Amino acid sequence: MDHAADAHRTDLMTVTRYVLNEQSRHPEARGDFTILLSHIVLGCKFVCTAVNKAGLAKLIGLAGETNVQGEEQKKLDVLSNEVFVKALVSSGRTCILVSEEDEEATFVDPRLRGKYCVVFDPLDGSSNIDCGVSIGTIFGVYMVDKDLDSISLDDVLQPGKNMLAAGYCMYGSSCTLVISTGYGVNGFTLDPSLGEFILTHPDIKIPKKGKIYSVNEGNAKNWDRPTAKFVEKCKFPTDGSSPKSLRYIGSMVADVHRTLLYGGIFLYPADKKSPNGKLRVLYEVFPMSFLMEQAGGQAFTGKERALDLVPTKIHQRSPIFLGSYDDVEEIKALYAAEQK
Ligand code: FDP
Repeated sequence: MDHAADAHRTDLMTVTRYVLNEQSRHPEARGDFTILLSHIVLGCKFVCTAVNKAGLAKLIGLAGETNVQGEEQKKLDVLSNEVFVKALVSSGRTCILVSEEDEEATFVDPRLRGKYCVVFDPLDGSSNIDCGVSIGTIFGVYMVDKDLDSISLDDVLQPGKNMLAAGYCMYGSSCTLVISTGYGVNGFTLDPSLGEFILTHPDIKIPKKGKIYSVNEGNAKNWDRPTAKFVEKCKFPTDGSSPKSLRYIGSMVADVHRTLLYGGIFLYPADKKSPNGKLRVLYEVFPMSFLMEQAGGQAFTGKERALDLVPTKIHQRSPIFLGSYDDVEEIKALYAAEQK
């Protein structure tokens, strides 16, 4: 009998246990982050269940349909937002929330305030819902270190390098939660029979160089020169290496998840029509860049290290190139050459 394997199967590292272990790095910690995370995890489990049922929408009336009782059902992205906002507020550990779904930031009632600001996209890649393709929730966490009565929007308009933690949950063939609290990246898979996220991908490290590029090539006619040159080199390498494969799901969480595990580069560049690209700084670019750096990769905006960017608006966009260290190094060199 393989006792080592048996021990592995019976000694389950849940995400809560993992974060509690991490807490020991901070002797002054009182478990506030663990409580916050357990509320985020609850939101992820709820959305996972709702997403799994979405295919039955026509039958039982979900996501914008009318159900058999004749009740109008909420669209999944609206529902997911409500679930996360309520879970985060009720944690008693948050003071400012920025959601992709809400035009304005939410300032939590002073009686329920805690020291964390959470920026999130409750259901990213929502144009993929109706065809059952993987979608996800993305989140980033900042901490305020001041009197909670004097908080302002500036407390979330901070560079990504000030984030305390970031992560995403992917609702795909399995439900996978990938998080970093600044000490590497770990992936947990939801065991539906236990209702717990179990550590399945410890200490994720992105390969130094990858064989895949991921971009919406339909925008190619509007790209700037460095992006066009980079993609040309992916297809027609001049150094004797093999061409890279193109993979593009069009759902950021899924494309970034594959990039993290297999290596390569994900890009949503600026183009003539969208000079700031498409993806949002606070709850798409920053959390994913934080994870990439923690996994040994890089993230670049075309001008600077993505995590150095200082946002001035909560829904600001930025071009982004992220992934394997060497691949991002190449695009950085092309932008540097363009400057000369
Ligand atoms: P979606 O529009 O489906 O919500 O920012 C949202 C996002 O998806 C990302 O998840 C995805 O990477 C990107 O947009 C896809 O954009 P394109 O359709 O322009 O390629």
